[in-house]
Amino acid sequence: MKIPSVDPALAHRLPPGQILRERFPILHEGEVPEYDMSTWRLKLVGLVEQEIAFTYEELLAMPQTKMVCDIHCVTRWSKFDTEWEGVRIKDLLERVNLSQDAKFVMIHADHDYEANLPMDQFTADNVMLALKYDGEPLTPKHGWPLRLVVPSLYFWKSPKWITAIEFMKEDRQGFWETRGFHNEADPFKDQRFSGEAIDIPEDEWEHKEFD
Ligand SMILES: Nc1nc2c(c(=O)[nH]1)N[C@H]1C(S)=C(S)[C@@H](COP(=O)(O)O)O[C@H]1N2
Ligand SMILES: [Mo]
Repeated sequence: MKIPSVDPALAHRLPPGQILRERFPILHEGEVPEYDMSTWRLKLVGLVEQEIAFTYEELLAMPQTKMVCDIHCVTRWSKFDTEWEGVRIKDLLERVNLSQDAKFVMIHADHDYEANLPMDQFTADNVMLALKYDGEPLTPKHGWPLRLVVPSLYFWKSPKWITAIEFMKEDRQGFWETRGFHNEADPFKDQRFSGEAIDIPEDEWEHKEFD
């Protein structure tokens, strides 16, 4: 089998065990959801002084940041130089008063998808609520109207179709974390699984397709 080669100048950007892809794979559990945007809201709940809900228009009216980053899926594909635009978590959090006790977040998404993150990773400079990909509003399959993008972790920590952010005192595990995926998910540390390796062949994933 021919091993795909990576430009040696870019090799340091490819985490161990990953394969570089040109096309953008589409991966998720369940069907692509549909929304009535007149009732759609992003809710901030849990350890906040006052729970709050944002409309899509309100998110669009916040400062918008562009970001180019590499993404890495635990099923071993990576894609370089993806372009996102949206609201940095740092800017979003200007709008709420968090309790000192908020140390972790759970990202809630459709359909019943969840991913957990420690607060310091969630508030890193390069973490954003993405509204656009490649200069266009997100496509439904890639998470329209809103997804989280956490470039420094495996991409399962970047939920599509997000509906709520819950601030928590204690860590709790999300959809994949309770199914044996690593809680921390750093691709450069090869943190794929928490226990025994349960590597999932790429072709066994539901909804495997490409843009
Ligand atoms: N709501 C939701 N978000 C999700 C998932 C999912 O199943 N449901 N899968 C995750 C995984 S494992 C990956 S690799 C990325 C894939 O994003 P893409 O389809 O835009 O490439 O979405 C993540 N976000
Ligand atoms: Mo993934």
